Amino acid sequence: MYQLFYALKSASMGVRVLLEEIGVPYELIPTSVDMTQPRPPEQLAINPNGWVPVLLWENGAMYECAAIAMFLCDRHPEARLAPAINDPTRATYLQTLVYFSNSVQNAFQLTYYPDRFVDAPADEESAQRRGSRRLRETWTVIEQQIEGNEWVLGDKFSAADIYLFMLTTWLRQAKGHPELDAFPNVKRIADVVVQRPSVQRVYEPWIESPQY
Ligand SMILES: N[C@@H](CCC(=O)N[C@@H](CS)C(=O)NCC(=O)O)C(=O)O
Repeated sequence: MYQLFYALKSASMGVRVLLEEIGVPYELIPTSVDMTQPRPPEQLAINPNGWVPVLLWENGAMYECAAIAMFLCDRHPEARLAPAINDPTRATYLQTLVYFSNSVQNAFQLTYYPDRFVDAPADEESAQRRGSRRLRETWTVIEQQIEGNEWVLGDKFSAADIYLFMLTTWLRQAKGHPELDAFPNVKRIADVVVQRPSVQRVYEPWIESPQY
């Protein structure tokens, strides 16, 4: 039985989709991504940064979304969500998950949490503007990488497609982000991923109201 510290709109939703795809029992522990709200001490004990996702299992716990995705896919190979260790697409799978985490997500962070990147409140708008441009740059890298592919890794669906979909749900025009339409290859995959029963279940609030 897994436990997942969970908040809507957050990266914990992507991990929940993976758990649904794998088909294992799990329990959601509600928490918040609101900077004005306290985090449960049990969450902070595992992740002092205070962010989600945080995953617990019988004898362990971890944070960092990309690492959790790799961990779960390796632990449940029968779900076929990741290429095996010697598969030719394994390197691209690892590269893409880490790039999503450290480059695309980081660009989102500049726009959502600009105070973490600048000294003075007066500089926050500039950080947000740069974050939006960085989003365009990093999504363009992914757009070009997946050109001609059915899925992120070519002809095989994987956790990277779920991760890609999750990241697209964070794009907000009101924040100056680029539109998903600017990246047709990304959009094509996201439009198919959203049809999966696992995604329909987890993302119901977003599907009903994309600016939720
Ligand atoms: N590098 C972390 C970042 C996670 C992250 O930014 N989570 C956001 C929601 S998507 C969060 O919990 N924000 C609240 C906070 O940072 O306090 C990961 O990929 O797991």
